[in-house]
Amino acid sequence: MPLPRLLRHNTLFFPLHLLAALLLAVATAGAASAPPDEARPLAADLVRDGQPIDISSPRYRGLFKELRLRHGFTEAELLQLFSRTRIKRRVLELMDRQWEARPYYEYYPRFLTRETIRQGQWLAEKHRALLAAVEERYGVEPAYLLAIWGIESRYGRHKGAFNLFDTLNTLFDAYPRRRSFYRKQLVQFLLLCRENGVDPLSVTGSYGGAFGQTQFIPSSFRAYAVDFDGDGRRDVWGSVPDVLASIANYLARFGWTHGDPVYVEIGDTLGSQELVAAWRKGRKGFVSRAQIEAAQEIELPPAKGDDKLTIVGLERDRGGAMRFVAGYPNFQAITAWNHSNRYAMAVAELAERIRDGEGGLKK
Ligand SMILES: [Ca+2]
Repeated sequence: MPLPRLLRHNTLFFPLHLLAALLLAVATAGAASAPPDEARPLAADLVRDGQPIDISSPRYRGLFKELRLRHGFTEAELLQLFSRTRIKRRVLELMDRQWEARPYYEYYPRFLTRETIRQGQWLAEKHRALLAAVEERYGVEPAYLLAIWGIESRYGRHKGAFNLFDTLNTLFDAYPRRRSFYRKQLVQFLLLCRENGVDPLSVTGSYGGAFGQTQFIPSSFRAYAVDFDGDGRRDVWGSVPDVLASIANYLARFGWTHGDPVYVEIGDTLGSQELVAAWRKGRKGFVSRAQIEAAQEIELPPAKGDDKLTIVGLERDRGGAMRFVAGYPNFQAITAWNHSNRYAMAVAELAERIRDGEGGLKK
């Protein structure tokens, strides 16, 4: 029977599968609420869960070659590491539904809860001396370190349940949009595991490839994690001093200035085309403090670098009402950590609640 033979043929399996995904996508694209780019097949539709990676593919041969020649891994080590790696379909599904894509009124309540605020205030007291030492060394106010710690991992309680090696391979092998990024993360991850005596197959993390209490991705860990408790290891899994100092080091390296504003409210509408253009450009659209003052008819506090402020628009409600803030260089340092303005705003607002709440950190 010719048909079953054709179906089993490897070179035909993939196109048929792709066709099925396309047909499914076309069928669902007619829904009134679906934005146009949902017509493309999602990465998750093109794989089977648990499908092994193909280490004989050009993609993996190229990766192995780099790991051998530039980083000194042996072929035997690589085969041992990669031979049981599987594609995790769930990782791909979650990548296409990221929280940061939600409007702010849906996004922030997930992080600004009574519990995260209270827990942050309690930890501010508990780690008062440590936070003061970190602030002294890196020049970052404690409330912001606590807020990032709280949002990233609920202060260390949620470090991610996905096997990180499978996750990074899934994103490298089956998520074309970010392939080169995750190729780099995979290499960085193997290096950091070797440097820190960590078994690569034992680490868990998020579906985006972030791990530990800081939820660093591998390249950020290698560039910015620090050893603050002095044991010679950069331990973002178990050491609170290393966790808080690593967050502070990151913000300091991206231009945090102690005592400067993070953001300032500038109104519900924008008063000039320049501001609208800057808002549309996002985290790379800059205007000066004077431009904002003129357009909004308000006065803003000065700060180091206040000729490079961003315009952040936050969705207030389903009806389309907006709230705009000026993002100072300290706000931009938080967006270096996570490029989403919504993320940075949630960090800033949680930090304020932790700092100003009753029994909390007073400044
Ligand atoms: Ca350490």
